[in-house]
Amino acid sequence: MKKFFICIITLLVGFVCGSGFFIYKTLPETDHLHVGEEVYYSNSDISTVLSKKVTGEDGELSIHFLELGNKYTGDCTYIKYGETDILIDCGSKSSSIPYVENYLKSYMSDDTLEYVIVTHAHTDHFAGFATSEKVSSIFDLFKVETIIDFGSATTKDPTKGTLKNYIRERDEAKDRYNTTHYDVSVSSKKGNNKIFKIGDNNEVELEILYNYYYDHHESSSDNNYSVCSLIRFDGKSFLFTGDLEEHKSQGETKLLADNQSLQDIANSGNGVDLYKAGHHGSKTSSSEDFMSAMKPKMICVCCCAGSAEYTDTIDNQFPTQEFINVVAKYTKNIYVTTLCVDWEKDEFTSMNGNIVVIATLSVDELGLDCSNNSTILKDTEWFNRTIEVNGTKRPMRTWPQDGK
Ligand SMILES: [Ca+2]
Ligand SMILES: [Zn+2]
Repeated sequence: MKKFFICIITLLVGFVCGSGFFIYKTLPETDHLHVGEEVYYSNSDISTVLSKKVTGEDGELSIHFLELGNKYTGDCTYIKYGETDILIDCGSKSSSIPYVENYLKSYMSDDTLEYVIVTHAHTDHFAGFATSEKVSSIFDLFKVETIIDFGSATTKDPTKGTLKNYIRERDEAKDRYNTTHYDVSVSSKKGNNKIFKIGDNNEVELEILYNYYYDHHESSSDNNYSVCSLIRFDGKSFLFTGDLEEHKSQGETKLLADNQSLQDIANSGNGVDLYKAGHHGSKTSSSEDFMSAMKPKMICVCCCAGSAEYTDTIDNQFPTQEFINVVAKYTKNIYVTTLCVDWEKDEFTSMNGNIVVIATLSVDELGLDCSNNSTILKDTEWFNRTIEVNGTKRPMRTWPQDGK
């Protein structure tokens, strides 16, 4: 009788694992992925290899910067500690949702996102939430316990466009799951930052930083309303500033001045262990003063490198030369998710791919696992490629003399 049950259980486990593997293998390789009204032609070069090194056990914090299945700029950061799952943003388009869903489900065991942070009302950050009624948003696909989101937007009319979609999807989720909603424009108070504690012994801290632009200080750019956060674990720190800018707004200067935890990092001189490049490595963020205070030891850039999405000026395409000039003083450990092959032809491929940074309790070094390769930016073919600008041949990007 006992042998019979062992047999049945073995068969069941085999079937579940086998079908899970089948779904995982088939989903991202679909040629034409229909998502609502959008049709997306998937690029078979995009690697779908998932991290093998993440155990998801207690004592291990993993931070994942996701590829988004298209040539567009966008942020999506997934953070896992045990059964606690945090999602910061979900860009770049609603066509990215199946990629993000598939990736998250391969790591999550409970289909519950304990925390979702939506930094600001730009599609490259919130398209995955702000879907039309016909398309399942991230809020429809996962149970969400706490939503932390921007309270302010440049679009003053919340009855129109993507902001209307976002509010509808979010409010439906709140009703469905009885979700806690933390609107930074109402709840965030300078000098009294909310800290969410995670883990059996509160070993992970998710601090919602105070940003001057949260509570009714107007900006002409949604970027400056970005929800900014700092995660601390085992003496290490991880900084996420969305698309907050310094250019014109002094957003980074104000962020540093208004948050004791950032002041402490600056005063210690130790620097943050990981920094998600502000505004996709734009020249409008990651300012000299902010970086000299934060001294990042590793930087992940969420972008499609060298894409003409926003500008034809090569030096200003993400990650920009100005960004590299500043951050190179602090680290050479810079990683980028995706690479644009040909903007006009809709071609893109993985740069580092899905970037997974792993912090393990009592281990000083951070682990790194990328789905494509772990080549640092300055050693990539793209960075060193010879191009012609105004009749002069030069490399795509230059590593500054005073760089690491
Ligand atoms: Ca969970
Ligand atoms: Zn953005």
